[in-house]
Amino acid sequence: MPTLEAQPTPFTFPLSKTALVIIDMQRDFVEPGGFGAALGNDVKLLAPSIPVVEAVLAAFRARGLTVVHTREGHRADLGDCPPAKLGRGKPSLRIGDPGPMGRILVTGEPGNQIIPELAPLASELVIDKPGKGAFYATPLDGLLRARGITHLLFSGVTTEVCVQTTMREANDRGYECLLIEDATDSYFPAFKQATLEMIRAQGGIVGWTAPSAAVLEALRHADS
Ligand code: C5J
Repeated sequence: MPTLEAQPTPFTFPLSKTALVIIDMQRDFVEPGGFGAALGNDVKLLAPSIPVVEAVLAAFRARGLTVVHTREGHRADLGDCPPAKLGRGKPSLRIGDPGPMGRILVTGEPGNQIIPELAPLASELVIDKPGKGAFYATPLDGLLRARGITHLLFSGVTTEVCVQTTMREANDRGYECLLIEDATDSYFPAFKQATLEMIRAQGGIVGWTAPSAAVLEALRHADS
């Protein structure tokens, strides 16, 4: 079983029971004109993680391992978007409003699509989720358990919102969780740093963190 150098301790993961989870690498967060930009954020801050996720995704694909992509989005009638979420903040465009990439944060619109660099393969799981956490109101837990998945490596955006929420949900459901440090970004770099620290504090209260180099090295080792 591969083991990688991680914090707070080395992380061992059975390959066939491990999934890469890529959270919300969709145009609505990463590109100008989407939900993230409408909230006043600088989307360029999310760019560094894109090639890192690409590299880890390629390594998982090369070994035929389980990959899960998530997308945050709502039904066209917004029936799954609570008023509390719809009314929050003072965005220039609200959820459901028409924007340059179609309706903001609505499933199936151009802005809801995963960015081309990370486009899912037909064999990979794609989870559409109305909340920040990928386990809330989705079939994710059942799909992972049906595949015998026990270990999750997390990546995607944004670190302290959908990534952290999903990792905490997974932790409470008994999955062993690791966040790949450079495969995630936030509009607030200080929040990213704080998230990494709070995950691995107290002996790994939510899980582990490790750089992508350690993940890739452990996968290479597993081949030999
Ligand atoms: C946000 C996300 N930030 N994917 N969503 O609203 O983190």
